[in-house]
Amino acid sequence: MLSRSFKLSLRFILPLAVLLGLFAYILVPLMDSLTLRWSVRDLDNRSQLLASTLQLPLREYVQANDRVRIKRLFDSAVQDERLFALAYCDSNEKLLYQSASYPASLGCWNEPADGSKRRSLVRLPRGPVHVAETQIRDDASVFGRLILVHDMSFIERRSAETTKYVLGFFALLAVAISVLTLVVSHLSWRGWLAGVKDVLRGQLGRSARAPSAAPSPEMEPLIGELRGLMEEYHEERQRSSGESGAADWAPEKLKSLLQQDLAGDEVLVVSNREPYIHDAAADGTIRVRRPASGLVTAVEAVMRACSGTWIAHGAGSADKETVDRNDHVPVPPDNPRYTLRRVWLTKQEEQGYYYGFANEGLWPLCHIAHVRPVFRSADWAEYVKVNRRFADAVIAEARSDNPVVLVQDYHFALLPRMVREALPKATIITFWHIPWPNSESFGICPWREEILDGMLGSTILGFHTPFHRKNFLDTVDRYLETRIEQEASTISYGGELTQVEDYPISIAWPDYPDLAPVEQCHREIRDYLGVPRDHLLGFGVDRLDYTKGILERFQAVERMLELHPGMVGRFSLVQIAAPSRSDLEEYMSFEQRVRQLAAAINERYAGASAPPIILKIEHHEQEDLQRYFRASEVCMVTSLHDGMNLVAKEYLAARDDEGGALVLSQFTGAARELHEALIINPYHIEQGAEALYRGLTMPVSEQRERMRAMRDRVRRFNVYRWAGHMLLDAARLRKREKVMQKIRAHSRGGLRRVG
Ligand code: GDG
Repeated sequence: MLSRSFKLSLRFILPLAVLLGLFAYILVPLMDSLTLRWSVRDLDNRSQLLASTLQLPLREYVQANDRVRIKRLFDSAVQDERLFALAYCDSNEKLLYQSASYPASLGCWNEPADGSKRRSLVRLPRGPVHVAETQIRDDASVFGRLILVHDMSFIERRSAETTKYVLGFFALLAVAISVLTLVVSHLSWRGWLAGVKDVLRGQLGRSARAPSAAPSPEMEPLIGELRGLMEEYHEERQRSSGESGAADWAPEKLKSLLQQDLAGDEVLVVSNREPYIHDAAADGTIRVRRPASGLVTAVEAVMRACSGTWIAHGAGSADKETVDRNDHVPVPPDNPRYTLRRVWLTKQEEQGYYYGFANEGLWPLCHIAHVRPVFRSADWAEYVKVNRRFADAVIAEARSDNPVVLVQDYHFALLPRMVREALPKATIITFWHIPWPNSESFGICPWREEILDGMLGSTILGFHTPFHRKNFLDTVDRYLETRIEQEASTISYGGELTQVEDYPISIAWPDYPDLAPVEQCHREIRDYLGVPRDHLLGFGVDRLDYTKGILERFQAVERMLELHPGMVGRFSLVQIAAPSRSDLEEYMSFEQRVRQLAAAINERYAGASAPPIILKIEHHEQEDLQRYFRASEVCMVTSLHDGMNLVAKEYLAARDDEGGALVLSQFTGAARELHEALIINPYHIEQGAEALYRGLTMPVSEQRERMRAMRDRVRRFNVYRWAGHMLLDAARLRKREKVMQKIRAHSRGGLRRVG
């Protein structure tokens, strides 16, 4: 990078050096003539002074024609270091007396014969001299002239020295300016480069290492252009890989892709969480529930489009009652499109595999949320066992030897290898829904090699962001003997190839024909909450999880009220927190802290007409969430670390009126795509507070502009595109594998013929 910035700096330094050289070239002769003029003036004065000192004795000796004394007088005068020679001419221009050193060629220093003026500077063979004269006279008449000759060689020495200093000064100036330029340009080059890299990675406002909260103002025009270029490039890439355009991703397209490119292969999904949970209600009836899970939200839309079988843990209290003898149940219950195959786990298995290893170990390991991971051998044993149970279910459900298996998340890191061993031709696509940490952090896991080995049983491994993908490649590089092609993003391990890619997940763009208009939701929600119709609302909805930044969100609300007291009693944040993993100690204590903080803030503003925080720790129906989304001025997503975060995208999708504002944590994968959100660092409470205030007071035109851009992006980059890209890549790899097989068979045949 230094050499690059050095090269750039040269473009400035070279002309600068030429310019300074030119200055020096002009300045040196100027200085020379100036110092010469000064010196001549000095010597004129000096000659005057000397002459007046010598005048009296000389006149006396001349009148007495005392040659000896004159010689002595002259000899003692030329002892002076600068006075070189003296001579005396009488009024008849006859050179009568002279010091030994007097140059004969000077004679009586008469005017030249050609009528030109005498010069006081005379160049003699021994060097330049300065000549001056004074008349020697008594009161009545002039009877001669004293000629004084000064040595001028010291002027040449002085001029040479001056030239040296001037040149030295300019050289120093050039060096100082160059060094300064180099340092400044290197620093700004680094700043620019970091900014541009952010844009290229789509990391603006988000980088798990060194978050850059906002681009510097001078970067903004460049960033706009870069984003445009990047999007054009991606569209181009999609077109060249056979896609007809990002805007077209719809369920039908995904289905036809499966039929054409994957030859109608069946799709098997494996996840821990099931998309439909059957619970027995207190009155004995059976109710179907949709779990609060980003994974389910996304994959369910894909399964509706593709059909196939979804294998998941049967966790509902009435799940067993609703399956057939193969543990199958057609879903969605009101309009079945695919089969749900339930796997039953014992309490001990669930405790060790799900609560223990997955959620006390891997979840905190992969999220930077300052909760220590806990690893127990007993949990690991259950994790291995349950992965085996699910792998067996996949193998049993497969109707061919090459099914497409979509493995979901960190609960099944070992399953890809287990399925690969039984079905070597299967296309196994594993998607990791949470962040992947850096290699050092991952190294904490006592079974890190086993986890990586298990995952590398996959044909394709997907992460939300390039950053997580890169972390994974680095981790494999550090802990396993593999060959990694960084350019192609592939890992070659044990003779098998795994493609590692980033596929940012999304939602299905909703079609809500029966949703109430925004104004109606606005009114009804306020009436329901018992707040005035013009009350301002913020909204947050999450699983009750310590990674979601719920405490920081509350603190931002409190700070906003401190900074803008006019908002007290005019604003409330509605926070829905769906209970999650509540059997774990960490989650229990987190719930308590959330309740306590909400109560403390409400207590502080007890006199206000409405509480600042309206906390609802309970699971809500999808329709309720939609109504809240549509009724709120601001949606707050303040995760401390989040693979993607679908709530942000759901809020945008729900606002078909193009109103509202999104406050979004820079530590979510979503921040890489939703640049028009109010991006914040959730740890910086003031920043969160100001963004909330800005969202609440944002002019309608600005809301519309931002919303339009973000909604357009989510509509085009929807969940079908997410799945489609993975399936396209899988199809490409399958084709490549088939071609490779043919080549191998052909070369074997050739060898036999040769043999
Ligand atoms: C993981 C990653 C990644 C929430 N409360 C209720 C409810 N929800 C729904 C939301 C949303 C989903 O749950 C939450 O999705 P997120 O993406 O925000 O987060 P995680 O569950 O942690 O998901 C995440 C995701 O996987 C997908 O890859 O984005 O980064 O952590 O859809 O609306 N739904 C209902 N009632 C609730 O009370 N019905």
